[in-house]
Amino acid sequence: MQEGDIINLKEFLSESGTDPRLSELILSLSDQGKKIKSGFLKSQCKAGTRNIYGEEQMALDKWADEILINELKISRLARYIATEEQPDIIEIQNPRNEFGIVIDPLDGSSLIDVNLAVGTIIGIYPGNVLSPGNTMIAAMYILYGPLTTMTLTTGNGVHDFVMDEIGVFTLTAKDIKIPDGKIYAPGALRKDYLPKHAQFIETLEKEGYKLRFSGSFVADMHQILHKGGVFTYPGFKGKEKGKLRLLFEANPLGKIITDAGGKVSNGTTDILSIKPHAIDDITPIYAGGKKEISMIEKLMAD
Ligand code: AFP
Repeated sequence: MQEGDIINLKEFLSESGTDPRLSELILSLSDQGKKIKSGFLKSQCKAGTRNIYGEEQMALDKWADEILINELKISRLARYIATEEQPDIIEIQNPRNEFGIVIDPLDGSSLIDVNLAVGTIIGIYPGNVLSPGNTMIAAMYILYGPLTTMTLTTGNGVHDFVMDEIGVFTLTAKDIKIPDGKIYAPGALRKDYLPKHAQFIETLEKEGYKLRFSGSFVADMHQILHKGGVFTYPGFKGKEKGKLRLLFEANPLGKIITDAGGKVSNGTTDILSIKPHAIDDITPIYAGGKKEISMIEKLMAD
């Protein structure tokens, strides 16, 4: 691979020595991103109509879930699938590999109506998905914004790809490291903040951090990955365990930010070290630069 070469995802995976079975799975999942993206156009509603094709409208997150699961059932590239839309872990019959996959088919789906960026989040385990996040062998997300991009780690750095006009993902940034930055993306209502969290947010504000929160975790994290700072959806009054899902949201993005030189925490512990009890576990989350995560962990410890 020469500096300045245009390199697509398939070539990148092969040249970076990725296990061919894992490469095949990543390529297959990235292909589903193409289909999901095309679904946004097909499902456009016009006032007074069902959709432009006159078909029964299906919630896009459910539809994306079906696309991903069906493809995995046909390809048999993994043994276990857990998705945010399914109550139980699906076990594939006669799988070709032992991989376990966790999927949030469309994170931020409530923003589709207003044309903001949403994404598909995926984590890949060697087997059982009810394992700590630090046993993941790959994590990725496909972000559907003005461009469709894919961010990937297989444990050898974090890389960005952009989908071109024929649907091929091309490498745009290699070995991304989270920079120092002054952005904060704070979930939950200020009136419900717990005292230590309130102190954390006040400190960030005093230090001049700019607020950037879209309501799409994957899009907000993409911004933090590239511009630095911290995303948080804390535990708050009435929901002390937070809102975001450990398996489908916190762990895959946590691995990506960690592999990019940042950190992820529930305020006291590295989220990636937590053994899940159930697929619908939730967690408070702080994800971003090492400086910001150390700051909240220190506040929580005092
Ligand atoms: P949806 O996928 O149901 O839209 O949920 C998105 C999400 O889990 C996460 O992406 C956001 O950070 C968070 O919810 C926003 O939640 P609030 O709108 O309740 O703050």
